[in-house]
Amino acid sequence: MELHIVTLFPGMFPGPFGGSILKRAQEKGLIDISIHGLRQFGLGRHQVVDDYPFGGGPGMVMRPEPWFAAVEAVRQAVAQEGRDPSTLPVVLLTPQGRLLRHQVARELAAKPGLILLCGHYEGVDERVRLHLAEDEISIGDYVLTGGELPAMVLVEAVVRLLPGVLGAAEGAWEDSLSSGLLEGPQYTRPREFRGWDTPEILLSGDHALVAQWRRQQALRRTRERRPDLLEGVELSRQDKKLLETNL
Ligand code: 9D3
Repeated sequence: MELHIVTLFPGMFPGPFGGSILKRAQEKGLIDISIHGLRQFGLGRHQVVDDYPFGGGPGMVMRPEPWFAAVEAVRQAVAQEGRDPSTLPVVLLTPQGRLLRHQVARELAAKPGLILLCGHYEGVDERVRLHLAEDEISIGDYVLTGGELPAMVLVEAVVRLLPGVLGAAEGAWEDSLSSGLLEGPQYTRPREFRGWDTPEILLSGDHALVAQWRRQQALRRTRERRPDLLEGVELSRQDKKLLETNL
């Protein structure tokens, strides 16, 4: 998968992309990340990227030309290397976007690549949304200063879904975690710590019972903390019974 990131702050990326999972994915050739500084596409000798808002008001707005020029340069380079740039959706990271959820990450992971545009606190000229971006994504309802950290979050969420990125063991976990439920409690040694014991069932060696207990804990925790998630989950008759009974 090829990932292109257009940003005013290219210096933010090497750190997070130079560690752990993303580093390994790049080394294995599973992803190719390029960072494109927006400033180089700025206007005139001062490489201007923003301007006063029409209609007045405080602050500045990011002009459209640098964004279009940056995306066109990326597309040209992609075409030059014999790939089809129209297969790479342009995604704007913005607080007005649709919320990034596991399902959205899956959707994006199915693409051959992405061109991510990092919005900024100043706001971006509407023509960028209307005529350049095909998709707009937010990572949640809190105010950040720009789309850079959201782009990193999106990349991590997407890349770990690509075949070969996670080891087999981690991949198997993925199936159980993307059940749409919160995870239940986990314990490891010591069996008793400062007087706090491990639930007896986990030590019983009865694998079927352990599986039932875990499912019950996940269901209850989800109902307690994230009832909104239960809406999206099909509960079996067994699940409904588990929510009622005590194991
Ligand atoms: C109040 C009008 N705008 C500020 C002049 C709103 C605004 C625009 C852009 C507030 C913050 C930002 C910068 N944030 C992002 O670009 C962003 C973001 C976020 O702030 N939260 C969650 N997800 C995202 S994705 C991009």
